[in-house]
Amino acid sequence: MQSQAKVHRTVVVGGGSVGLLYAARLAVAGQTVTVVTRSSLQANQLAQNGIIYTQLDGELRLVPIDACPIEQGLPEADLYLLTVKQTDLPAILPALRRLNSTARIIALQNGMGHHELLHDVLSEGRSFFAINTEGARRLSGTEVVHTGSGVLRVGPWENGNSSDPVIQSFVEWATSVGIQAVLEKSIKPYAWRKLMANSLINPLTALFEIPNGALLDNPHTEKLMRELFQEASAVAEYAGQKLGETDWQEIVAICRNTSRNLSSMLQDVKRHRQTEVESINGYIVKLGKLAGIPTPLHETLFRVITLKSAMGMGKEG
Ligand code: KPL
Repeated sequence: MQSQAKVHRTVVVGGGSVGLLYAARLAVAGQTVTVVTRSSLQANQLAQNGIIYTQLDGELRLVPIDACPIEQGLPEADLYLLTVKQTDLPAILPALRRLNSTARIIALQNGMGHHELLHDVLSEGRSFFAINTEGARRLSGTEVVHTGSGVLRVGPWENGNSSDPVIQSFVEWATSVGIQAVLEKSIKPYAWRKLMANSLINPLTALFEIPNGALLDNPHTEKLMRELFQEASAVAEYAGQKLGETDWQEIVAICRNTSRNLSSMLQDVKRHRQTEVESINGYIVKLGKLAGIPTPLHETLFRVITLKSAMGMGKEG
């Protein structure tokens, strides 16, 4: 059944690779989009120059876009796509609290913790979640390249209301303009699988400073990944997610399909920025402790990456 509501105006919060990719794709398809950034400099550059967007087919497009810095608050909209990192989410919670009660939020963070934060500040049925597997690379504050096709899975965290009219019409509209979007009854299982992939690939690539595919070139790193998978699977099972050989194979496939990519954690380490290790490996360790499940490898990686990132932070990127 087609829903009646239309998404009139979308705000993309965050000017990273995923934020710029979706802002450009939505604007190209005719949506009214505003990008909200952390820095005024990036907002000014976007408002003046638009987004320089390289499509998957290699075509370069100049996409005019509205932009403003977060210090001005969030502009009014029907739908907000939150693409900021987990670590930047707490800073925007006060602005989310002030949003109109009809507005809907779709959160696209890596790792875990965001669903609890959002459920704390937004009333029931207003926050939705997404797992994105589209590849994007940000070349600068105004330039993004669509590097690989994927899917945007959208839905409530756990078997909630997946027939919300704003969310439903966004997914229908996105699909109609060629964005592979799927409405799911529950995002939690997808978030767990993404967490597993990120908890293996990200810290190891950040530690050894290698691209994703190099993890499979060496039998020792592959063995370490297996052991990390086993540790995290026991914690996932405690959280109600039974993972098996197919899920392991999917992680191997992600490594292969993104073999030349630098993981987001490695990019953060190289740019001397705070990583998301706390909401990825840190989350597995925390939940493991609660459940009485030992996670020594995840704990070691969590500590080593936290240290490595702290030693680099503040240096010139
Ligand atoms: O999501 C990713 C990330 O880098 O954060 C993976 C899947 C590891 C791709 O690089």
